[in-house]
Amino acid sequence: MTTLRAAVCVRAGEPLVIEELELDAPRSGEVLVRMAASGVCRSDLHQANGDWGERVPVVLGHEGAGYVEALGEGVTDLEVGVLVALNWFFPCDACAQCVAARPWMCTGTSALDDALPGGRRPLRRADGTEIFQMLAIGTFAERAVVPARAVVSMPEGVPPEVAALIGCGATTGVMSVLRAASVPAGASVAVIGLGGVGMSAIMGAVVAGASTIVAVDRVAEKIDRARSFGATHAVAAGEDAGAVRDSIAEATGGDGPDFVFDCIGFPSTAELAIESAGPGGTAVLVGIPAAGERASFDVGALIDRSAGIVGSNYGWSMPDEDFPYLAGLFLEGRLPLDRLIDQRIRLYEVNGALDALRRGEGLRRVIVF
Ligand code: PAD
Ligand code: ZN
Repeated sequence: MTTLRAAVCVRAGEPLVIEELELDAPRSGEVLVRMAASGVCRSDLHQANGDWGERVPVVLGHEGAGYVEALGEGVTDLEVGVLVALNWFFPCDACAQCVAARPWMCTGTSALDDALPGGRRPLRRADGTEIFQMLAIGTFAERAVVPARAVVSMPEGVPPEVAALIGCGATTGVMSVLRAASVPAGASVAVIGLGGVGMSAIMGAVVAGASTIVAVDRVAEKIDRARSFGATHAVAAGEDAGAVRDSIAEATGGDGPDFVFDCIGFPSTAELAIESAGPGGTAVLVGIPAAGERASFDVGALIDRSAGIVGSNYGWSMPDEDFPYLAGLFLEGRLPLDRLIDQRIRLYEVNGALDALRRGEGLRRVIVF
């Protein structure tokens, strides 16, 4: 057993509390990770707000990287001391989707229970209260015991902060373009919502060789930064959805883009994405609204345009392959993920980072341990 400090959501809607907790040694199929860095993603904010329900007490954080400190029984493909990025949707390897090599649709994982397989929770308070770990990894903690299938080794030379971003925002954004949408070279793309995920989608569109990349956000500073990542056109999102849609269409020569990515996830932005997609175009829904939210759209217009809608969990990524792939692109200078980082903070400053996301400020704040 080890003791550690972690940021715990005790009740949804309240600030996270830094608590001292006790952690089991890793058991069979588990790995002890000493956290090195954790990004603060809008999904953490959704959890802290209770947008997706309340399962507490829970250590939040799901965009992390750290060093392997101990291996449980039977874990033979890892070495102590290596830097790993954490996969927040560890696959069960047994369900039909896993067998078909579609781990982003795994139906057997316990990640969504915020627990390890079998509901196991290796983390507790001194009084014995068991603590959930967000998506089985809970990265707002100095250490975590996680499933071995949730860790992916990083190549030499990748900084822990960049590895952390590869754990969620970078992979979700880039692979939504490269896998979920399979954007071909020369296509036109629009990205709505330019946070850590949306800016990664812009970078992914550059990697894909998209000819036109339209950046859409409410905040002018985000649009300027999107240009520096390779966006070719900018549209300021305002109250008038029709005007925004027209501006997106104009930027792509009148008909609308081949691919539109909603990387914020309000019903209104999902509708904007669906109604902006051009003929034969695809709306890719990445941003996640509060549980149960619904969107509506003109069905006939969608049919007339033979357009489609795709949901993108984790960018349809295959973390075992895609984490090292993105790390390689970073090392080659083709994916400047370090430029997503606005600020390095300490664990006790995490509530300030959540507030900044509430206000729509900046891209990524990364906790360094
Ligand atoms: P973020 O808060 O860093 O960025 C959101 C951006 O959207 C900001 O730049 C805002 O200014 C902008 N924005 C807000 N309202 C509007 C609007 N009406 N029109 C246009 N732009 C707007 O968030 P993030 O990048 O960390 O996460 C974005 C979403 O993606 C969020 O819902 C998160 O939960 C979701 C997510 N999904 C997956 C997945 O697997 N699908 C993974 C990770 C995150
Ligand atoms: Zn995330």
